[in-house]
Amino acid sequence: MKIVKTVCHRDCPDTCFMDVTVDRGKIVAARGSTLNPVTRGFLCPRGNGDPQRVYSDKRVLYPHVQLEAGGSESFARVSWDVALSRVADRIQAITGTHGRESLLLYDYPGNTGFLAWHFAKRLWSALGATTTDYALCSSSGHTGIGLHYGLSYGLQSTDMAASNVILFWGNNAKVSASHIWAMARQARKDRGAILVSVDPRQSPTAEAADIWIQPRPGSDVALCYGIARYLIEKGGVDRVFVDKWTTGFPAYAETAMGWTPERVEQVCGVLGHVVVQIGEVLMAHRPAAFMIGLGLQKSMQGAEAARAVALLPALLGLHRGFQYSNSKGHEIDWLTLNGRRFSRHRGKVVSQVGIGKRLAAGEFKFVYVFGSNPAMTLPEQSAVRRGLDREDVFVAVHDSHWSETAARADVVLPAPTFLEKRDVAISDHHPYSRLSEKAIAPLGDSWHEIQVMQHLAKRLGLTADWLYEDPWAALEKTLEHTYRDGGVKQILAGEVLEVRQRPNDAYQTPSGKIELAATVSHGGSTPLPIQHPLQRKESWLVLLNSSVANYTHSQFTDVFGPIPQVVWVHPEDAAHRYIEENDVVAVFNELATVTLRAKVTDRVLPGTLWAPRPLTDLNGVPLNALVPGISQGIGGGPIFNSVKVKIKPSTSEFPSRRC
Ligand SMILES: Nc1nc2c(c(=O)[nH]1)N[C@H]1C(S)=C(S)[C@@H](COP(=O)(O)OP(=O)(O)OC[C@H]3O[C@@H](n4cnc5c(=O)[nH]c(N)nc54)[C@H](O)[C@@H]3O)O[C@H]1N2
Ligand SMILES: Nc1nc2c(c(=O)[nH]1)N[C@H]1C(S)=C(S)[C@@H](COP(=O)(O)OP(=O)(O)OC[C@H]3O[C@@H](n4cnc5c(=O)[nH]c(N)nc54)[C@H](O)[C@@H]3O)O[C@H]1N2
Ligand code: SF4
Ligand SMILES: [Mo]
Repeated sequence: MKIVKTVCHRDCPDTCFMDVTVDRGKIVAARGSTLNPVTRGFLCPRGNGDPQRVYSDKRVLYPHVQLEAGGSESFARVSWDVALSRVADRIQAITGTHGRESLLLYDYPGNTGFLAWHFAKRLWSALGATTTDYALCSSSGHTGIGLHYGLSYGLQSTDMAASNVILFWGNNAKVSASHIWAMARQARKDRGAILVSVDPRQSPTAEAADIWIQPRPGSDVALCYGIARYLIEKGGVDRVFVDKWTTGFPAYAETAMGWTPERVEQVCGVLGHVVVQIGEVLMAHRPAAFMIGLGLQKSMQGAEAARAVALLPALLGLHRGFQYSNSKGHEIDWLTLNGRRFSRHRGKVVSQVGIGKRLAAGEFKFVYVFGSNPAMTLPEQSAVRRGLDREDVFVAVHDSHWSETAARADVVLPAPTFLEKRDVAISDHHPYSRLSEKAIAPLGDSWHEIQVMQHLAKRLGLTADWLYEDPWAALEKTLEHTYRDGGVKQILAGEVLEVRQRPNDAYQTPSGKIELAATVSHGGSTPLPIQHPLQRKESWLVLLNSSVANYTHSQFTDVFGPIPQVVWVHPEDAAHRYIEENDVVAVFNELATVTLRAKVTDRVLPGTLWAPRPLTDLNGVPLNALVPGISQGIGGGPIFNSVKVKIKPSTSEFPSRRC
């Protein structure tokens, strides 16, 4: 029996230190390590469930090829030699006939490791394949906040824990970042910190907060201006700070003053006295920490909302008194790591959010997927799946598990999980970093991403040295300025290092200050955040959707069963439509119909629904079939939380209470 010290590599801001117990070559348990002062000795259900996921019957253990074209899901096991020659032959043939732009690399953070994810992209950089803009998750918030701050990094979690008011704004931290939530709770216990949630639905975080504010979806800009107006009127603005560190206050204040309590209430549904309450709390209990959720920015107005919230701490005299994701505060030489610095080819970049239509139109003849399950997680699923199923499109998937995308592939390549390889990953919100040690040997005949890419490179006759460079030597260069107290050598020696973050009082804007009225623009943005009209239409509802504790996106259904097939409906909306608790209902729009069980609850507002993401419904239809592939102007992000739908009792054959 031995304990292996590693780090969780899931797409999760916490990046926990994990200790894995290995008995005779088999993982028997995973526990949180106490060596990380932020992730402090506990794991979430997914971390605890990892041993089960490693040995699940959904593992891809050997290379497979699809026997019939067109997504028929009948596979035969083959050798690596056969699988790789198929892939390499297709790359060569398609590049010859259609050009390198018709090769698409579709990757995402199934494994957040520097080596398993980023270094493994070198092959595709060399080939000049098309990639996406990686805007599906956080890009709109980064861009929106960046308009005013330069880069979007902010508070470390340790700073947050020293705050006296902590606002979770469109952020369900209790579920999505459980270690941040644990620190906030500790601050409440130790010092009486007040926890606030701003969320149109009563999320687990809203339920556990001291104050819950419930704006209508997409109305956060109005709420921010309402709070700003209160602070301006009541002398809550730190004028010394604003004069020294910001520009644009007069224009900002003029707009904010237009947001009277009546106007805020009309747009947000938040009553005037609630705005007063929050204004009073912010003035009386300084400093505040604004925790800006990624959920907030995944809507039609998402980037506007994120930028509006990020400006509030500046009024209170705080340098970057918010936390969104601190990834832009790190110094990492990405271009070296992923090889783009060395390649002669630039590679076309296409919108990730809008890629469904391009796939369906057959724009790419070869698609290589790793670390992602686009046949579940992308919007516009019917187009995505149609595209992947096209006979003239060759799809290769490298995954540890039989994902819905793997089921549609021509060739499936087995990958070891993060517990079967050595790597380094760093957190979006805390500085602590250590080696992610390999706990066990790769299962079956699974190959590391780098091994696959180098074998393919060889078969394709590529000879550039940088494709075959020792990955750890490359990582050493890449992370040369990343750590405060060492580098890759110390990491390999087992030390815990701290990631350096740019200073919180440095602003990468044209003026070098926080620009309350931005002087740069992106995607048609105006200098000040704008509250666009909500365009509520009779009988249409807004479907919100976000993650639940047991799943990382589409992962862990093999451990915990299907993602709950439920939709929350307000009692008024349910009564109008003759829907009762647990009834089978159809949630539909012009794109699709999704069949779920109703949970009638006042945890959502009238006119709003909520469902766990990214579920598969009672008929096998993915939730994301309802989501249009529309991207936001600012940052190109998705609109998962602005989906317009209708709901009615289902006519399908599921037993419902009234049958
Ligand atoms: N368990 C678990 N944790 C995860 C993940 C996972 O899959 N599972 N994924 C990780 C990843 S990649 C991400 S991006 C993060 C996301 O995690 P968060 O940043 O917490 O974002 P979401 O969970 O998408 O949404 C948070 C809340 O925003 C609310 N919301 C929706 N629209 C609005 C709005 O217009 N205004 C306001 N104020 N609130 C709104 C939703 O109701 C929801 O409760 O979670 C990470 N953590
Ligand atoms: N409806 C709705 N959809 C959403 C969102 C939403 O809010 N609502 N949010 C979006 C967000 S924020 C995100 S980040 C995306 C996430 O989108 P995806 O990245 O597609 O999410 P996952 O389902 O976690 O897919 C990761 C895949 O990587 C595989 N994998 C895990 N480890 C490894 C490894 O070491 N090597 C290899 N090769 N593969 C591995 C897993 O088995 C899994 O199949 O989803 C988006 N989709
Ligand atoms: S998924 Fe996140 S919270 Fe859970 S163990 Fe991994 S890093 Fe920690
Ligand atoms: Mo994400």
